[in-house]
Amino acid sequence: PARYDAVAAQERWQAYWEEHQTFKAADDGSKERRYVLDMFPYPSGDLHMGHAEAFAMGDVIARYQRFRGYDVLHPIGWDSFGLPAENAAIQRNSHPAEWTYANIETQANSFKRYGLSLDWSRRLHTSDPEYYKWTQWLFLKFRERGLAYRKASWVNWCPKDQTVLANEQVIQGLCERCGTQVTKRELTQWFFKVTQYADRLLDDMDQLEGGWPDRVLTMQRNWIGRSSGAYVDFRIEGRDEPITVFTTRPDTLYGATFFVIAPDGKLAPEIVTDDQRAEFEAYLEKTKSESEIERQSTDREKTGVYLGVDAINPINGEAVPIYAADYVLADYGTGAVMAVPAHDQRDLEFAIKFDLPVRVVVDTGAEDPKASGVAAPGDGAYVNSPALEGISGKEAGIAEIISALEQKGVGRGAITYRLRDWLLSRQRFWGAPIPIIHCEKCGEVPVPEDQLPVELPYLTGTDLNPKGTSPLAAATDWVNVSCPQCGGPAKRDTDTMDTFVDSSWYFFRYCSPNDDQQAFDPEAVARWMPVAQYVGGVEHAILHLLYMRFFTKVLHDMGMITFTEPMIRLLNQGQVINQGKSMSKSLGNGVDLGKQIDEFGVDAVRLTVVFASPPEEDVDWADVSPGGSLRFLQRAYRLAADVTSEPGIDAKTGDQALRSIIHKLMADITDCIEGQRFNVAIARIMEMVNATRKVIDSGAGGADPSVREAAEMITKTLSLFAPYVAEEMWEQLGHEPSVAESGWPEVDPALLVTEQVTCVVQIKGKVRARLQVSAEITEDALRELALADAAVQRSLDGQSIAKIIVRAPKLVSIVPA
Ligand code: ANZ
Ligand code: ZN
Repeated sequence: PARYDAVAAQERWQAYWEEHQTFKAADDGSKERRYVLDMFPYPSGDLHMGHAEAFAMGDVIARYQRFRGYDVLHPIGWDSFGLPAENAAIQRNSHPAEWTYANIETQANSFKRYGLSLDWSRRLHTSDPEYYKWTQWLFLKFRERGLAYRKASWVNWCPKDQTVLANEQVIQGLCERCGTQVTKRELTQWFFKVTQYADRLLDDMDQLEGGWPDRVLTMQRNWIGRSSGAYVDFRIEGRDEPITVFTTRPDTLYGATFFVIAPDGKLAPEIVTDDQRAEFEAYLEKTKSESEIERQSTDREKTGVYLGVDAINPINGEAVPIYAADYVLADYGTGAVMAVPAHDQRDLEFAIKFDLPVRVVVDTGAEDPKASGVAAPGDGAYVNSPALEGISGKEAGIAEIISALEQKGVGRGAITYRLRDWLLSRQRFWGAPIPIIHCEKCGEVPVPEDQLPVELPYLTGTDLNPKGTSPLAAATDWVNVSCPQCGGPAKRDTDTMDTFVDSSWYFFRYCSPNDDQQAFDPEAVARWMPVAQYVGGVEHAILHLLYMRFFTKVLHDMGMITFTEPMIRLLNQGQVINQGKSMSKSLGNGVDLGKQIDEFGVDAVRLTVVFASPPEEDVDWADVSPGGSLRFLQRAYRLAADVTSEPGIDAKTGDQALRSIIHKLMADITDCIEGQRFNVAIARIMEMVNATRKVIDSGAGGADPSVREAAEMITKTLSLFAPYVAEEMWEQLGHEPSVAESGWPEVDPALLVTEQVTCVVQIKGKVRARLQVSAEITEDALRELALADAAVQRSLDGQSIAKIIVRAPKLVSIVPA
């Protein structure tokens, strides 16, 4: 056919790939293995433009690695537990599984139509009992290692979803899922002890340098928030135990002129005097309604309440007043700070507001903080600090004061973290039940392994309404069991696990997805992992991407794997936006993927999303042209159709000028793919098409052997981005399918050498200079070169130029005015 028929090609090749299992990982050791993974989707509705972009990028990499001779594992599955399914079930009075698995089917069909080179034989769904059995098993293993535990604590609570949220799921004080203002509640909850791995999560980032985007590493570093300093113990009037503060600047201890504790911590209500209690309690109420973000905001007016007691500075015995103020957080450090207003901005603002003394203890050369309103956090000579006399430099000062405190037994060096343990229990239905039984006699009893999975009971519609406790609690038949240890009456734990638990280990499961004896086969994992390339959105920078690293380290410590980082390289694709804004219903700027595909075909859409910008940058749909992409694909297709020579013909007998251009472009394309500059690679393929078309139209026609060579390179490289048209072209070129199995084109190094030619520069018709230039020099470059030549300048002798004719690469002719 003269034209490429997208719909026919899609149907034909989709069936072909499926029938021939073209993209199934062989896993037979015949080739070196490569694991290329896209973050698996939530089954909420059909695929959207965001999926279209991310999966197109992942597929470029998977197809390229296959071309390079690797046995590629490129699996797919669904992260299929979670709130959206449950909310849909409540609305429709149905079971969450109905909505979930229907959406999965829709997405699976769309993925197949989208032409992704996925290994469908390894498909998994985290909501299948065959999968969550092992999620539960892992939970029990973590618990055995002391890494899963229960404690009562103030937790983030979403009043709309009626469930707790991990810190990571609270975005600027709002619920990550529904945008409702998050409040606090005290509940007994399950936690994973991520904090035990804080140092390793930080230190192992060395392995990710260069392979992961810097911004993700920075975000994780900040989230973990390691900070070193000291604990210092302050005695409190009328109290036996001291209060410990955490400070990064123990060397400013002599400058502590007051003391601040979190209003919502345990301590404040214990030490406040009766006189001050009413005022304190009113302040506490106010504080409870504030988000952590608000409290930490720097441009906020400082507030607080005097608690009526003093603290004693251990270094000099000085008594300083104790305040409760909301800028001190209850769950960071110790929830108490020694306030050093001269050298800490928040403390200074508080001191000015409450008219407290400001004492400079480090001479930084800055203006007097009390007068300027600006604290001096810098370095300098210590003043008013007897124990630090003669010491210079912050590091030496800190070390000196720590040793003085340690000697007196009133302080010690310390490291703190911003990272909190991972709150994993959810009071919702559609998740993996926590496999614990609570017995009055025996306490927490793990469900015996041979009784896993603990399957969800069958609940639908209004049974699932959020009530503050898990809907599972109402399923009494399910809840009441006999204790596995003593046989007495006992109850199942009614919480389910955060879905981030499910997604923290799915990439291991893909290595042996049907194993019913273990979570994964360590040998299969050893064969495939770590993942060579992971692709997904940056919105997961501190959630999924941190949790899965934590899981990997624990599995390492359990002896199940030998590596400590699961993903060597990470690509964060940008977003697809429209008219400069994220697509949303309210803005009415949504672009429907299905409609785009119906109109332009899969290949044109895939080519468009990848061509629009570098992978990490956003694609604005208002600036792109899928119609233009389709026209290009038609051009490429016609080119393959115009080739008349037989396959296997020796290109060396053909047009060497074309070959030189094509091989150079080909070398560049390889570099671009390796460097993940996919958009540039596409531009180079377009240049290949243009150069080849010129030769065909110049009379040589499609018979020239170099034209075939070019068309084959175009077809192969294009197949990374537009797989359907490439299969059609491959067939037009007389080859057996599939182009995906044909191997990456080789570049002839001899053709990369640029030929040098002599360029003559004439002035008023007389030859004044001869230049050695590249045969491919552009007119602009040649003009510049000629005018800069010393001999040319001499003969021009300052005359201005009336006319200059440039015929690259051989002639420049100048006519002076
Ligand atoms: C005295 C001091 C003097 C401080 C000075 C800083 C500068 P990072 O670096 O983020 O770890 N702090 C300690 N616990 C706090 C809490 N629960 N809420 C709010 N602030 C708290 O911050 C550590 C510093 O933040 C600590 O060092 C403490 O103030 C304050 F010139 O102590 B500093
Ligand atoms: Zn018992």
